Amino acid sequence: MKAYDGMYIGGAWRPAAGQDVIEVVNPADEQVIGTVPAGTAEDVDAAVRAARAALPDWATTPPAERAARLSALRDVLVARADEIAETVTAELGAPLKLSQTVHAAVPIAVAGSYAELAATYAFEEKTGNSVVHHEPVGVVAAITPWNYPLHQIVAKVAPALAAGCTVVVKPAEDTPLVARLFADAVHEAGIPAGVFNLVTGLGPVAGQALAEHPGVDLVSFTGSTAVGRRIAAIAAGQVKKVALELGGKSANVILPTADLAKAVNVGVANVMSNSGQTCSAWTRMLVHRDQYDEAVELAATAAAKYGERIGPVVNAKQQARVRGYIERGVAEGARLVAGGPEAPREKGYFVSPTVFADVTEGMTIAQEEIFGPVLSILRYEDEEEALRIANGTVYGLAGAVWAGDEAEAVAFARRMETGQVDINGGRFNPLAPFGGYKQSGVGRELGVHGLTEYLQTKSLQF
Ligand code: TXE
Repeated sequence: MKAYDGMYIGGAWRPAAGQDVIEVVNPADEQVIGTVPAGTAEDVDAAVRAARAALPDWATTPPAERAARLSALRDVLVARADEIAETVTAELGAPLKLSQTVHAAVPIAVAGSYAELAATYAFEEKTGNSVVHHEPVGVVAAITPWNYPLHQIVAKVAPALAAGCTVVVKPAEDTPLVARLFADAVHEAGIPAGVFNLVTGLGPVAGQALAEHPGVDLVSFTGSTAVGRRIAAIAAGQVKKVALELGGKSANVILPTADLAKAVNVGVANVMSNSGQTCSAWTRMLVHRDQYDEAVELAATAAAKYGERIGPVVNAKQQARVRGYIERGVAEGARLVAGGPEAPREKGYFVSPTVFADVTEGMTIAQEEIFGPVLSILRYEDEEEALRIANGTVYGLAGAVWAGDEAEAVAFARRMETGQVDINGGRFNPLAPFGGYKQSGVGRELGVHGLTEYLQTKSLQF
């Protein structure tokens, strides 16, 4: 247990304005592993001022130099990868291997991709008799969740810095330690004072103060739809730019020509990974009625194998919420074929890997984001019905299609109302834009599309 001090503001750790602290708990054993200061509006104001003061110089720093700083940041993250993985395991409860291969490795890849994009992007272009300048939006507020705690920060900070923006980050209260580690990495990489600032604190206090601050030009938020709506309303009042990455209820569509066993096994792994706390998780599996029973059996067997391997969910509230959804599924008539609402261990916020069969479209578990290790398997009669079900939620973040040949899967994917579709499995690509259709959000992260979120355009006519 360690009492961490200060906020990273203007290039140094400075004492917090108030005395309140937030306890950080290891969700695997419920031990308090540390405390961080609970930031106030005063801390937020100091951070925004530091970001504003640093903006003119950073915005006019040649892109090649910004690229060099991002490249140095990537190198520091590589050097500290073990520390990152251990920290995420301690505060999120993720198994160490997942922390190494995803929680540490993905942000390193993303930081590297923006070092390259900053060096190669055409910040000036010609069209007819005009020259178009792509200029930084200004001071960015990044409000991030706990589910991929470092990735969510890097997916906002790296493109913002590449664009020439300066940033204030307010990380999730459950996972502030890896955010502090990141602040140290930024410092070590020689990124100038005030370009990156960190304020830890509670959402409704520090997060809200940051979103409301008139010195912020763009709010980039990832989290719940409810808070996203609130932030969009604040931004609308000030005509501030906003990027939102919200919930999902993605469909994994298994067409009759697919390799069923592979599609089911990969589908189950996708939902159980990170204990289901992934906004893009394929939480609805859609199977043709002729293959339904076989798919259910395969999924139940696959889920049972995850029993000992997945970590806990992030906190007691989230555990209660997920268990509540499982009870609701049973009450609404879905059939449990693996797992269930009972907590599998006495200590730690664990939830059993759970699979529901006989789920129908109107059920709560088929419509709402559960954010836990819970898979719903739905039956379809024909492709048209599969498409209707796939598109039949308020969300549209990700999804998957499996078919005997890629062209068939792609034809189906074109008709899906969603921002990203994996074809017969797919592999993570840090350059591919990620973001939502419908209520899953506004804007895109990653790659060149993620960079342009942080740019505004000026045209000079000649
Ligand atoms: O999210 P919150 P929570 C979904 C998921 C999960 C649910 C609740 O379904 O079960 O949201 O999770 C900050 N003004 N996702 O309660 O509250 C908060 O401090 C400004 C999906 O943890 O939205 C944190 O930094 N900021 C998801 C961030 O918002 C506020 C990831 C997210 O927390 C604020 C996480 C306010 N009034 C949860 N209130 C995804 N899309 O990946 C809170 N915050």
